[in-house]
Amino acid sequence: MKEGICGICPGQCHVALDIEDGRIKKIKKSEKNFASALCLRGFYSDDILNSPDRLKTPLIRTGAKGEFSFREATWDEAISLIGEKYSKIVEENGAQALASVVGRGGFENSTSDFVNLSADSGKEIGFFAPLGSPNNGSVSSLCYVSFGVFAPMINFGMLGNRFSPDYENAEYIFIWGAHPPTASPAFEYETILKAQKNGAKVIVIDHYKSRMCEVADKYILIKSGMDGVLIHTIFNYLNSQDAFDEDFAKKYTHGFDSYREYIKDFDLKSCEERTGVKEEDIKFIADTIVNYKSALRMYTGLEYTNSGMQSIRALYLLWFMTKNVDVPGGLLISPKGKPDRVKRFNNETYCKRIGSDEFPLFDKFMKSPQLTKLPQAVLEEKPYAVKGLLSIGCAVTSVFPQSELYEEMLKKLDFFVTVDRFMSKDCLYADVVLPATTYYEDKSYCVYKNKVEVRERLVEPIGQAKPNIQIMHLIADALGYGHMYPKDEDELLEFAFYNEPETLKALKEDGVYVYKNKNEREYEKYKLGKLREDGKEGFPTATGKVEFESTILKTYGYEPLPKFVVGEETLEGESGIKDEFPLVLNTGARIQTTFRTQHLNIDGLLKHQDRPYIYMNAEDAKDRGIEDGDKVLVSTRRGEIEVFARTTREILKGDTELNFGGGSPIQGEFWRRANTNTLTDNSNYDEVTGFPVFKQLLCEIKKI
Ligand SMILES: Nc1nc2c(c(=O)[nH]1)N[C@H]1C(S)=C(S)[C@@H](COP(=O)(O)OP(=O)(O)OC[C@H]3O[C@@H](n4cnc5c(=O)[nH]c(N)nc54)[C@H](O)[C@@H]3O)O[C@H]1N2
Ligand SMILES: Nc1nc2c(c(=O)[nH]1)N[C@H]1C(S)=C(S)[C@@H](COP(=O)(O)OP(=O)(O)OC[C@H]3O[C@@H](n4cnc5c(=O)[nH]c(N)nc54)[C@H](O)[C@@H]3O)O[C@H]1N2
Ligand code: SF4
Ligand SMILES: [Mo]
Repeated sequence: MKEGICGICPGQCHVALDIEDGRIKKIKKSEKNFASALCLRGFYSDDILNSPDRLKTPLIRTGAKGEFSFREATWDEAISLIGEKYSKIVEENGAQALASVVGRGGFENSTSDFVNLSADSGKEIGFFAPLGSPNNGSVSSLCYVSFGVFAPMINFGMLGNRFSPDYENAEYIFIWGAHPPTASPAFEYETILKAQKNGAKVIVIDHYKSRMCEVADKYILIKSGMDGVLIHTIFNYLNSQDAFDEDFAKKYTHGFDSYREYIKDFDLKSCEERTGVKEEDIKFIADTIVNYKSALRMYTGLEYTNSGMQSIRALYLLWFMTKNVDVPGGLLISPKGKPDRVKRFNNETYCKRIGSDEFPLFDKFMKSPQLTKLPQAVLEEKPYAVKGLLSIGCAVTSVFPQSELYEEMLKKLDFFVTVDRFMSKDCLYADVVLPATTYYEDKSYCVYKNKVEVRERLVEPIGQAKPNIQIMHLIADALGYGHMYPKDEDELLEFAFYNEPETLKALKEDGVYVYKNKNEREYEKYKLGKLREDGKEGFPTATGKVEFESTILKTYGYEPLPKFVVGEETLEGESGIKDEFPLVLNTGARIQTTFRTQHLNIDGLLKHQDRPYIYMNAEDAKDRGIEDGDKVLVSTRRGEIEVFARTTREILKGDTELNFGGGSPIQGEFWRRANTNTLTDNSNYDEVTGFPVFKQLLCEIKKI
């Protein structure tokens, strides 16, 4: 068997394979490499790579939008049509009328480097930026940045990618609203299991019994979206126990007293009622984090509520005040990251971004549009009209809230191009569809924590499929800026590592480069003046301290304290629909067989789970005459979908968990009918980040 890198997703796990005539005969975890993991989807690599549903040639629309009527075209023909149509839009409307969106299908290292999904590049970025359009966005409009950019920037003045749990040295590992078993890659999960073997205790705080809960030493179930209340209560409880170091608070935090004033009514009893977490468990979490070295892993489980960003802020602050930040076994802070790899051009744009009126802080932090406002721009021409869209590996009509709105939007566009591996639902509305490779079919590079590696092509491309990056080169070339993207695999490394001659040389000669670890790890760097540019003690925030009361939130007119926000459409809210929709709808916890909307057409994976489930409490099910496995209708005030019930005692009464990913026509029959985002609401979001509420809506479930 030969060593290689799995080509299905950006997890880039090392695997061992047997390949014959373009077929992967056998695949298993590599035993040689540190980065070895193999998830269920990777195991079905051959079925995905050689699926009959793969797009093989460029397609040009022949019929009406909404129909699958296309003809095959050559690359030349497709690209020149794209060049002509996008140029016409710019001529007639200005460059701001073009927008681009990158999804999870654009997260391969070189693609994301070239479109630069990261938030800290100073320049105007994104595919249409060279023409002058500021509207280049991504699924960052609804993934990661609430937890990874907003909360840590507001609290600490630093990006979240600098914070990482120190599993090896932790006495307790808290997994709070995250699910490492489905992280891609799953190396981290293995690290956690290893730490557990070595004596660390794993505590999970989740709203249902996930796979992570099954391996945990203890798991605590909470009502969806109520984490903020739990965190404030823990703070208040610890405060009443005089557990905080007052000198430390004075020296390193700003606004702690105002926050203490705010939380004084968060008592144990009302917390138990509101969150479903028992008093003894609230005290257990509080006592544990003050007394033991505690690592923290959180993520999307906390992002998608009206309170999402503020609750994440509060949790980071709790970790700081219990002295678990930048200490061994806690949440470590790494030194400032490396400079951008890919060369940036000085692109200029002259007009405000979509979503910047509604979400000015998103605009500031991300320098990209909050794309949940793209339908408004296309359909209502507010703040101006957008007429053309390029989608690179994004399933727009399935992954954004209130899918119908996005279908209307795609229908109305003058010109829409989507680049994908499969005929996604978006293709129904595309003028041109371009076929992309899996990473088995192209050569590029993979960046790991302290290492870069060349990723070799393992099979020839299927049909005429091309890697994203080459497709971007072709389109850019047709628009006059092809020189910004590498035209082929040979140019790719040169372009990407122009800034790092030593890395480039090593990659060309040995195929791998290991970054040298210059410094010994230092702890509590804020005490050493190692976090601020000016070398002073403290943090790179406006006050130089960790901000409970945020200067930047105040400047932008938001609530500066990390207060809990009661969403209108929640059990505590004012929507007035609780009688009709009495259950809390939570969508999208990761499952093994799909990656968001992907692979639900692959038979091997469908054998593991051929249908979408909604998990519900057994008593709620009984009240509705529903038994495990029954076909049910889930409805919200926006729409309804058919799924299957999983009744359990391992989710609190009144709560649900609905699988996400369905709705695309090539998928298995049960999945294709169930687009979860038919149920969600594009106008219900966290007001600071614009992140949609995916995890705390109201629904009803009926047996069909
Ligand atoms: N209700 C609800 N909605 C959600 C979520 C939720 O939990 N609940 N989760 C949100 C999150 S976290 C995210 S990140 C988004 C995900 O949103 P997307 O990134 O749009 O989701 P994917 O299903 O991964 O879609 C990626 C598309 O890219 C294609 N693709 C895969 N690999 C490649 C490639 O190499 N090149 C190209 N060109 N295409 C490729 C796939 O076939 C697929 O059509 O969804 C969000 N939406
Ligand atoms: N197999 C597979 N892997 C994936 C993906 C996939 O679709 N399939 N998606 C990828 C993407 S796009 C991303 S962004 C990452 C996300 O990575 P994670 O955020 O780690 O993944 P999730 O499974 O959504 O984990 C969130 C956990 O929070 C829990 N949770 C939900 N609501 C609440 C709540 O209100 N409070 C608390 N405390 N917990 C809650 C969920 O039940 C779930 O167990 O995963 C990536 N990996
Ligand atoms: S996480 Fe991604 S790269 Fe790793 S085995 Fe699974 S599909 Fe392949
Ligand atoms: Mo995501």
